[in-house]
Amino acid sequence: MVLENAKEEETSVHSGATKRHRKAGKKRQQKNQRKQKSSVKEVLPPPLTATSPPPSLFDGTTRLYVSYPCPFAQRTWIARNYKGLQEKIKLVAIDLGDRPAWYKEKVYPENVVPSLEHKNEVKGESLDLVKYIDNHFEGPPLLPDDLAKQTFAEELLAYCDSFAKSLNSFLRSKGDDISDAGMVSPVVALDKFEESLSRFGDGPFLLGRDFSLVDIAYVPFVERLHLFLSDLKKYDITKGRPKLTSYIKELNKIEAYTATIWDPQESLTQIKKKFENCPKILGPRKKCYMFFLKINWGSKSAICYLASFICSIWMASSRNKE
Ligand SMILES: N[C@@H](CCC(=O)N[C@@H](CS)C(=O)NCC(=O)O)C(=O)O
Repeated sequence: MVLENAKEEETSVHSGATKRHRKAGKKRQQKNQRKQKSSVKEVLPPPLTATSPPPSLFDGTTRLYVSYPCPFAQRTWIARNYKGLQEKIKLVAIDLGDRPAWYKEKVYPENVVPSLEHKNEVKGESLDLVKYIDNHFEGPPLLPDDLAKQTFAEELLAYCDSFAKSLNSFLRSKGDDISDAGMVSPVVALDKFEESLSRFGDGPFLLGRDFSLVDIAYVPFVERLHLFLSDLKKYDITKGRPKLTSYIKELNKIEAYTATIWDPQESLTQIKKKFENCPKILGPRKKCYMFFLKINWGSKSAICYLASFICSIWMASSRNKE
């Protein structure tokens, strides 16, 4: 592809093509190079643990500190990839379960990911970082020029916290109906999302034709709602939501995003562990066990007494049959 472009450029120079032609060719070439750069699969660094030494901090290297399973960190990671900054912003993965002490002491006192080390400063908060990366680095802009789209972007960004919380509220809720899931029901959040996808008629994304920072804000949570609801509740979020269906299809064509998808099985294992005591995601056997653990000793011994009484009757009746 790059070769083809070089040839194209050479011919146009020889045929005395205008300056504008050459400029367009160069732009195309840069675009292709960016595409190529991002299509080479990045080898992800292993997560740093409590025993790992820190990188040589504040040496001028720009570093993005993430945890691979974290949806907030995923936002910044997608932005970095989409802008083709794989070589400019170094990814540093942290194992949150076995966190190195130097991360809090020397990098980011809030002790959460993501954070960005840039020009001898460390900044945090995923949405601020996505905007920061967009404003301070090269690469395709993450917001369109259109004012109406920018206004809608602000509206959507203001709602994305509630959208993200719908995931937690579902996992923590007791009822069986996911439309009745605590603070923000995922059904309501997803219906609102489907409606938002219809705002502009020019494309599959939230702001129309182009993938933007608003998509980046939502995508990690759409991905998790899709996975968790389907596995834990057998609820397909795409059913009856045609816009969301094609949205997910289009997203899966964006390598800057697909490269950040964490192993679904790992994600499920982690979430089940995190919400282990929530009735919604426990199997019937585990539910009984949790119930037994919670009740007082009097009730426990009454249940044991009853169980042994039933056992002895059952054994006696099977002995009689013999
Ligand atoms: N509001 C923050 C939230 C970041 C956050 O909660 N990150 C989690 C990982 S997904 C974290 O680092 N938690 C620290 C901990 O578990 O102690 C953002 O948007 O960046």
